Order: sequence, then C-alpha cells, then structure tokens
Amino acid sequence: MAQIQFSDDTITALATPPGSGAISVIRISGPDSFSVTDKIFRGKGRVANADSHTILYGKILSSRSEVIDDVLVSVFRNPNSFTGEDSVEISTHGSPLISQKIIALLLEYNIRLAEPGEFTRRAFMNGKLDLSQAEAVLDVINARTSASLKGARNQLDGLLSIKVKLLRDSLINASSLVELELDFSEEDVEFVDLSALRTRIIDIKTEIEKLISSYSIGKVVRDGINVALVGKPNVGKSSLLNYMVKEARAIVSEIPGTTRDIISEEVTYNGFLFKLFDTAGIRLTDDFVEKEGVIRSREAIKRADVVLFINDVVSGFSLALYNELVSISDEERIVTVINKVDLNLRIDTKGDAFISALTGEGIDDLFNLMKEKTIGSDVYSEKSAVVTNIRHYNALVKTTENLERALDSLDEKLSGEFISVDLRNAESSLGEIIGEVTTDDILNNIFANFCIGK
Ligand SMILES: Nc1nc2c(ncn2[C@@H]2O[C@H](COP(=O)(O)OP(=O)(O)OP(=O)(O)O)[C@@H](O)[C@H]2O)c(=O)[nH]1
Ligand SMILES: [Mg+2]
Repeated sequence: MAQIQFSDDTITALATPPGSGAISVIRISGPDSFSVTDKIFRGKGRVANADSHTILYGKILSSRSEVIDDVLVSVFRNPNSFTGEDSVEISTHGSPLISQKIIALLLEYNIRLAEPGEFTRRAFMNGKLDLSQAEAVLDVINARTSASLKGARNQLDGLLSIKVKLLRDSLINASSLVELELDFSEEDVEFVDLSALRTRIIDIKTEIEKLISSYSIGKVVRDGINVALVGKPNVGKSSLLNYMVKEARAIVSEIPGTTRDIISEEVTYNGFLFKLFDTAGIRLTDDFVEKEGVIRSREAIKRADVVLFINDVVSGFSLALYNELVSISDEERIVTVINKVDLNLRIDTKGDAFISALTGEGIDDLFNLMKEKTIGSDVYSEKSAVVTNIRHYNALVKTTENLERALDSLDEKLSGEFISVDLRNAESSLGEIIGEVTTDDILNNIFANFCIGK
C-alpha cells in the first residue's frame, strides 16, 4: 500500500443526494476533520479522542450555541478510511436546510468545499484504489442494470487491475532483460534468447488483444445496446417499440409514414439495457419532412449495435431495402424481423425472427437474439476482466502498437536500445489504465465526471 500523502487541507461536502430524505450524510476528510468537528459538536465524548470506526451521538450547535440538529458522528482514523485520511461522517435528519447550515458552519473554520470526485481522488492518491478502480466507483453509482453493475463491481474489485498488473510485470521483466544485455553489450555476451523474447512479447500482445476485444461486450454491458428499428412504412416498427416498452409511446396508425422523427425509449430486459430508436419508414418520397426523417434514420442505423430490419407478412421481405441497409451498416448487425404473424398469412419469406407486435408472440426470442448478437451466447462471464471504459481501450490499443513496434525492431535486428524503448512505451501505456503512469490532465478529466461529495 502506498504511503498516505496527507493533504494539507480539509474538505467537506454533502455525500447524499440534495433534497429531503430520511437522513443526510456530510463527509469531512483531512487533517482538521476531528478538531473542527469537535468545535461544532456537543456529545458525550470528543471526536478527537474517539476510536476509529465508532459513532458518537450528540448535537451540532451554531456559533450562537443554537441546536441545528441532533446527529450521529462516525469517526474514521487514517489510514483506515475511504480516503486514507482522518475522516468524519455526520448523519443528520434529511433536510437540505440542516445540511446547508452545518456545511456553512464547517466552512467558517479551516475547511473548504470539496471539488467533484475529490474524496475518491484522495483515495487514489493514497493508494486505497488504483485509477481503474476509482473510475469503477463512478460506474457502480451510475449502473442502471444488473449487468452493468456486475461489470462495475468486478472492476472495483480489481479484476481488470490484477490482469493489467500481471501483464505489466511481465513486460517490465522482458525489458529489463533487454536492458541488462545493453549494459554488457561491450563484452559480447548474450543474455537474451531473442526467439524466447519474441514469443514472450507475442504472448503479452495476445492477452492484450483479448482485453481489447472484450470492449465490444463491455461497452454494451455498461452503456446498453443501441437498437435501430427500421423498415418500410407501416410494417409495425412503432407498434414493436410500444410493445417492448409496454406503453403507447409512439403513434401507431394504418397510414404509412406515421413516424417522422426518431423516437427513442429505453427498456431493461434480463438485466441488460436496450436503447430503442424507432425510425421513419424508409421509402423514396417527395415529402421534405419525411426525407429529413429518412436522413436521421440513416444516422441511427450507423450508430446502432443491432439493426432490426422489420418487414411484415403482408408485403414480405424487402430485398431492395435490405441491400440498402447492408450498404449503411455491418451485415452482422442486421436482424431480419417478420412482423404481423398473427394475420396467419403464410407467405414464404426468410427471417431471423417471426413476431407479432400486436400479440407479443416471438418478442422474448427477439430480445434474446439481440443479446446474443451483441454479447454472445455465453452467459456474460462474472469472473473475467472486461474492458468497459474507452480510456482503457485506447491505452490498450496504444500498448499493442508499441509491442508491434518492438517486434518489428526485433525482426529488423535493430539494436537492443530500440527494442527497449518500445517495451518501455508499451509498459507506460499499460500503466495509464491503473494510474501507475498518469498526468494531472488525465486525473482532472476523470474526476470532473464525479459528483461533489464522492
Ligand atoms: N395484425 C397486426 N397488425 C399490426 C401489427 N403491428 C402493427 N400492426 C398494424 O400496422 C399498422 C402500422 O403500424 P405502425 O406501428 O404505425 O407501423 P410503422 O412501421 O411504425 O409505420 P410508419 O411509422 O408509418 O413507418 C397499424 O395499423 C398497426 O396496428 C401486428 O403485429 N399485427
Ligand atoms: Mg412508425
């Protein structure tokens, strides 16, 4: 564990959501946490004398000695706190007025308001969490489905960190071998078996590529599956959206061209988030508004993880439109749906899913098919490291590029110095993920996304 880097100032913020509730919690962290709390708190004992992880009951008094509220004060002594510093949590009745008054009172002493994410940033600086774990704190808070929560929990538990650390250690090992050889290069001895070094770099690269490819899953696990509902007018796109979200969200009518703009809704199915985009029916048209709708449909198709290409049993599979879709999107993402099977018109048509947006027939299967397309048929693994964060993804890509360069240098029989630089670069891009290598810019960027109090 890293040395605690004691901040020279003490910060405070409301840790619970603003507004009324059963209780509110005010967080304080830093060297003056105990002494300042003692100045405004009257209870049986003094915070300064309390053991870590104990709770004191008492009252918070204003500067004119009026009771602001009766509270519970939780005491955390360094290094055993979230931030690693001396910290206090004051639980009050859940009135925004009370918490405002107490925070204003604290600010009269040598305490300042925390910046967004500053508590977590201090936890990172003190080695309580590495950077990917600190980011996971935000993902845990923001998770909206059980799958995204699981992914964030895994990251917070260090699944990704452990994997990255192992790979980084093995890289460090490889580059120190190369450097050792450089040190003795005058003496014409060979420490490094070049083909063994090559194999080692390739092994590391393969592992990193596995992590990179997990991002396509990680992204949809975290952010949801983007689904575009497209097809000719009147095939039942809006009816399907309404059925999926279980409300009459989009206008449905027998008149072709009902939907002009994109209507989006979100729905959770089996722990996964689906973001549905109902689009205007695609056809050649002179109507300007509808044309604009068609342009927007194209954009939604490009962004989609899954394109539901909807047809109905009345007019059958539209090959012309399918071909058009293939030119916009990846064929692998397209799911051909045949709707209105309740009409019992037995037409011979191909499709991946046969449904009725009227009765709901086949719609569960359709959800499962979409999940399979994006996440794979394996049960989303609870135990594997999955990359869910674009920053991590970019760092991994940069790492493989550096490894690629090292392999080229090896192949070209360049001097060890070149290989060593490439390996060091790979090491440092990998280190960015867990924050072994970092800059203020990176940190500011990350913690700016947090709320104040976290
Ligand atoms: N029998 C039957 N009718 C359906 C089904 N789905 C939709 N319809 C009917 O088909 C017509 C068109 O439905 P919409 O959902 O508005 O079709 P759309 O594809 O959104 O049409 P546009 O927005 O005009 O492109 C309506 O009269 C719906 O009631 C279905 O599964 N079975
Ligand atoms: Mg519609």
